Amino acid sequence: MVVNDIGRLPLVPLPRRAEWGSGTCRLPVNVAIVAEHPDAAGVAATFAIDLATHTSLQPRLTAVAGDVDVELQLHPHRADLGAEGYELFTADDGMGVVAATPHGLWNGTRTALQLVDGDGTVPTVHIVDTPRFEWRGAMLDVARHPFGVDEVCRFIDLIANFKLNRLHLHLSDDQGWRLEMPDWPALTEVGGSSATGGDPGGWFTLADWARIVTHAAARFVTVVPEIDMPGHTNAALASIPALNPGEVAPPLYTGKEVGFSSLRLDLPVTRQFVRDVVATLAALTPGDHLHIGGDEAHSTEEPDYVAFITFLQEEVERHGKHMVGWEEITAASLHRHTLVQHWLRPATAAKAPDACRFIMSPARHTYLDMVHVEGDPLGRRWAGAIDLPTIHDWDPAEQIPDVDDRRIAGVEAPLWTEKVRTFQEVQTLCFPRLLCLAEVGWTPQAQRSWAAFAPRLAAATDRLADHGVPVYRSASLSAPR
Ligand code: TNX
Repeated sequence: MVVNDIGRLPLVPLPRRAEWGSGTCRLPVNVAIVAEHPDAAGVAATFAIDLATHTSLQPRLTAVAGDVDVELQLHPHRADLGAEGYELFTADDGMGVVAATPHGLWNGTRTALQLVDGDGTVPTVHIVDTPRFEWRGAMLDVARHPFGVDEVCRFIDLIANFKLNRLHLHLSDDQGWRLEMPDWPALTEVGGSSATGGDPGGWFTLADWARIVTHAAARFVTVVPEIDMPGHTNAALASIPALNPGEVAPPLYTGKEVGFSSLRLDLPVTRQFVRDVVATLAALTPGDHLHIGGDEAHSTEEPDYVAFITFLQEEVERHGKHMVGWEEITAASLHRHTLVQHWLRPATAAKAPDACRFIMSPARHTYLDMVHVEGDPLGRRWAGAIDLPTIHDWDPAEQIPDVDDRRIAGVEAPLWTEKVRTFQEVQTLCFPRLLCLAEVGWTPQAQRSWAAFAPRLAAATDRLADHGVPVYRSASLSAPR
């Protein structure tokens, strides 16, 4: 097989190994998608819909191979492909994707979608691909400003196409509580009733939540819910007087400050409240992880903070889940399965026990609420301007001294929404920057360079724009190639 210039095709993220032939395969309009294994049926069905959306093809699903078609094969014995890897090949008579798991097949179909052009022509390729990190996430802050179920589902569709596999939802903060808690209805009825700047509130009912989790699962995205404690809790304190000293609730908060609120373990109701919240979250979450926040608890005394995190960790583990918290949680003694999310101070994150692993979200490289470039009207500035090369050109293994890939679960880019009011703005801040993050999380460091990435990113960004995504076009997108 001739090895051509891999960079010409709009693949994001770049596969680990790919050979390009000189030929092409033309899929027929009524291309058959063949999935013999019942566990591959869901991936096949979604792929058929996506192909119909992205091309002029009208695919049909079948369990029997025909002449020219796309075959999805589950081979559980292919341990070399791991939990998410796949092998993809195209030849004259069609395309095949092989994986050991449905998630691997899903990833293969995401690559296939990027290879097929509008009339169903695919280059001849042979790809063997596995990810660098298992955790490749985006975070959406729905607490400072709420977003609807349809918007969150659309967001999931967009990130999943680039093989991102975690959606971290920041569900509570000083300005709002956004998930129904059956034992404590005031949390949403009061705490969910407004947003930053006095904007309209909103929250997810249990039925809304089930829709989000199901939509995500069908795209191999695990939802990671975050209830931020013990700081960032004014919405809860305003909703439930008994969580405050003297049972006097503060007013709802609509400003942008952080660090002034705190739950208190010394009040009789607090432990029961935390137990109920963690139990509800655990019951609503198919994934292994619950995020408890833990950041910027500037109004919590250090011993109280440590006791709070310790109590939270016990509660999370008691429900068979593992805790995730922002790096400040290293003040407490952490369980080996607890994940530490690094965002600001490497020295704080580095206090984690050797057995713990990290999610890397360094603000200066991954914060999507920052401006793309100086002078932008949309975005904040405290962590600097984050242009496309800034979110692409960093190595997660060089963030915390002595922390290499073995201790890194993965990477995540957060979008905080104090100043983000519409889903249009969400997309403009996220795209195409999240494609850079997808490359950081998937592609081996040795294979990454801005020069090689830029043309693929430009092509992928054009495709997003063609599908109506309001992408941001920074000057670096059209930099010399
Ligand atoms: C810091 S990052 C925060 C958030 C803010 C964000 C604004 C982190 C753990 N805490 O509460 O929304 O900065 O950029």
